[in-house]
Amino acid sequence: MATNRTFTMLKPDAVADGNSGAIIKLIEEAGFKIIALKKTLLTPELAGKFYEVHAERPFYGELCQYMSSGPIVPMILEKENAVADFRKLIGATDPSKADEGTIRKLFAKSMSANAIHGSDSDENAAIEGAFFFSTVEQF
Ligand code: 3AN
Repeated sequence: MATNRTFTMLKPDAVADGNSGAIIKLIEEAGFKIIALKKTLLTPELAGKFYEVHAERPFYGELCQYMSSGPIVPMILEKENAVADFRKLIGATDPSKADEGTIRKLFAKSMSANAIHGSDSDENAAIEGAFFFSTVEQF
């Protein structure tokens, strides 16, 4: 069942470059309401746990190292059709293939340093949101 919620995370490159505010502005202007938000740091072990589904992929080690290289900003967002609409707003994983006007087209540098994460299903949005936020933080 659609929850109208998705999970996102500003990645270390976006936070380090001072793009958090600009990206959050685009997210809010696109009609997403911020349900939960914080700035935090993943250890390599926690990054490995978050990206466990990619454990067999060749880029897994690089991804976990990258995602623990600096502060990140995880968020839970709400909007009708949140998961699909948010994937459209962020654009393709590979920034060179991302559509004009998408967050990755504007801010991503590479496949790893691609500015932002967006859940790919309602089920994963719930799992990923719960990874970072307790129930009381989701209001
Ligand atoms: P998305 O985040 O667009 O759903 P996925 O689920 O295919 O992309 O990949 C998860 C994360 O792994 C991506 N956000 C990206 O940072 C990283 N990634 C994917 N493919 C590569 C790759 N070929 N090299 C390095 N990192 C990658």
